[in-house]
Amino acid sequence: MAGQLHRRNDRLRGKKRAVAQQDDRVPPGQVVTERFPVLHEGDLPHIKIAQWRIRLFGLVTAERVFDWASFRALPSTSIKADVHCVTRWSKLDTVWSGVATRDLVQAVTPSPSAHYVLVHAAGGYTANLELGAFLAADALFAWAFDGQPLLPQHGWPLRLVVPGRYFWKSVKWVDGVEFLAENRPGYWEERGYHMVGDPWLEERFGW
Ligand SMILES: Nc1nc2c(c(=O)[nH]1)N[C@H]1C(S)=C(S)[C@@H](COP(=O)(O)O)O[C@H]1N2
Ligand SMILES: [Mo]
Repeated sequence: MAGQLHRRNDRLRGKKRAVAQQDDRVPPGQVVTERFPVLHEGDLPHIKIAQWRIRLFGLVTAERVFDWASFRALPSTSIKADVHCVTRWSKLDTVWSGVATRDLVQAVTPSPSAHYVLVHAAGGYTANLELGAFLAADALFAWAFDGQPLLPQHGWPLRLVVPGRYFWKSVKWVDGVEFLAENRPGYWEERGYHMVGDPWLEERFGW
């Protein structure tokens, strides 16, 4: 009897612990999903890997353009992180492989007056980030999700992943990074979404 009660209490404690841990990881107003929703404006861009380029430009010492081979030659890394979409789904423990934004930025050296980036995608989508958020330790340009090449609808061949910001800032089909002195709104920011977009502060709308 006592043993059973103990076991039951242990189980309850374990459950509470699991719930508390999840609360710590899920920002306010978000709901965890196991699925991987696909969300974007417009049609899937048609990208040919031979023509693919990413251009780093704006306030940099030397502009750089990488083709696929030269991009893949950069040092690579993997991260495990949670992503949070402003439409209220969160996905935990997503695993991405690619090039850390910190490693890519070595190639251009932003000028001291660069404090923001505008990230560009094929098809014209853009999103802005403060340079500090763009260069967070867990931010990367990913070519793989869960060990598999990205699917076209998730941004193949390359997407940005910035776990510290709502997922609309994680630009799919990325083809450019523009370094800026002044903050410039991207596609959703021009339509009322937040210039920063920290999910823990629920910065969904507004500047
Ligand atoms: N190029 C581009 N990137 C984009 C978007 C988009 O419309 N175009 N949508 C953003 C939004 S709102 C979200 S939630 C995520 C969704 O990524 P997923 O489709 O891989 O889940 O992509 C982001 N990146
Ligand atoms: Mo989103």
